[in-house]
Amino acid sequence: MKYFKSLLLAGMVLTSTFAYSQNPIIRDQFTADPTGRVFNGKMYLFPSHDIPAPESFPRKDWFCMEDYHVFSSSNLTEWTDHGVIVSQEKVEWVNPTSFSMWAPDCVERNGKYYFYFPANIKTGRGFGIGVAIAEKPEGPYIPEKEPIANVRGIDPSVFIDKDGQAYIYYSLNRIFAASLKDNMTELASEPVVLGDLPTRGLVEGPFFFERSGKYYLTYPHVENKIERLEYAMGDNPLGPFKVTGVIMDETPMGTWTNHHSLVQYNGQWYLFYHQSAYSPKFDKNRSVCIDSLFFNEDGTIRKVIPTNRGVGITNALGKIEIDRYSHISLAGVSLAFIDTTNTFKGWKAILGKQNSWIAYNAVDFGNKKLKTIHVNASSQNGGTLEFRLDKPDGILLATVKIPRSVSLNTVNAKLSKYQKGVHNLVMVLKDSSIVEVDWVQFAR
Ligand code: FUB
Repeated sequence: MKYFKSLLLAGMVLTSTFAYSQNPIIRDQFTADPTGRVFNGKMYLFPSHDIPAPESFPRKDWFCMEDYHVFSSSNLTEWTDHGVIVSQEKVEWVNPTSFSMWAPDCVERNGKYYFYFPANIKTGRGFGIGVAIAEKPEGPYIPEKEPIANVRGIDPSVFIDKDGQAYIYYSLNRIFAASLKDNMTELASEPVVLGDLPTRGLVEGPFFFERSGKYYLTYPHVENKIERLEYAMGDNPLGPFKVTGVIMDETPMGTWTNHHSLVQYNGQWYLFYHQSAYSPKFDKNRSVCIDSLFFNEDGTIRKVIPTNRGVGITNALGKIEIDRYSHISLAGVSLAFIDTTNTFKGWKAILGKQNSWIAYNAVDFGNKKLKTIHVNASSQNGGTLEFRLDKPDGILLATVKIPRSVSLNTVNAKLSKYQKGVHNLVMVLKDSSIVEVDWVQFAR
């Protein structure tokens, strides 16, 4: 019995599922440098894993990363953490005390999964790029004994063209590219520096893909003070490329890095990127986000405006983190951490002006009548919220009186109306009180 209990516990630790549709998408640990890849009809996320520096690591102000997890999702809403796939002590060539497992990538070839990762070399200086190979995207991954020969740099992005030729892109203050042999672990050509790109402020993070015969080299670039995401287009995997535009502006959070990937899933393109939402005071503890991305007719990319809401449809029967809003009124709404000593507990929305509102898009109310709403809220003097469909003066679902309370409590109310299907949910403050809301949930 004891044996079965420990097996069960081990399973729970290795793989856990979270119903998170909003940004950041991984809410129990820091994640950065996201590469999204679609394998076998599922979205896989290969990020790097920021951790607070342990005692043994002297550089408290620097990136600190000792391993990689892989996550997967079939709806971009529930993410499963498949646990650690590669760690610094288990790769022969990696300095096991360097905490330098930076931005990775993973590609599939002939039914095998090749995970590329940069790290500090044990027997020299600087970064090498290694490969770990698995039969399944979740692993187990077996690391190669040596890093890829003739490559010094970080942030690999691997691309397999329509003719089967694979290329590796990586950076070391400039962007390099080389073709790979069919074994995916050795270079087939000398690395070349890709020209025609910004010569200053382009130090890392390339991502490469093809769409409708056009090749896209995308990269973070410091045009001003911190990185923004830009791209160049070309007709050939090795260029030449024409610098074309900006994919995402610098974050107002001030996070110096932004690392990204673009991926199409079920007909929609998405941008994975990172910010330091859970760590406002230390931008080396980052969190991965996703937003939808669109192309213009001519193949150029429309700028992505980062959202709290992210992507995916939220089930009305689950907790709707309304502070991850889609839109808010011009005045009267602010956000605060629920617990500044543990930011992973998330945010609460604060409404402080009569008729201020928050809209949270794409809630699935199902097709079975819902009768109740639960609101986790507090209000020092008591206040009244209305919940409406689609717009601040849309169909009224419920009026909820929030009693006086200094701490968040769950208040229940009857729904006056049920409407099936997917709708935007709008929460409106009806009096001139101050009401703080953590989450909202509907029930049958
Ligand atoms: O995460 C460490 C480094 O910061 C990555 O390798 C870069 O792309 C930047 O995000």
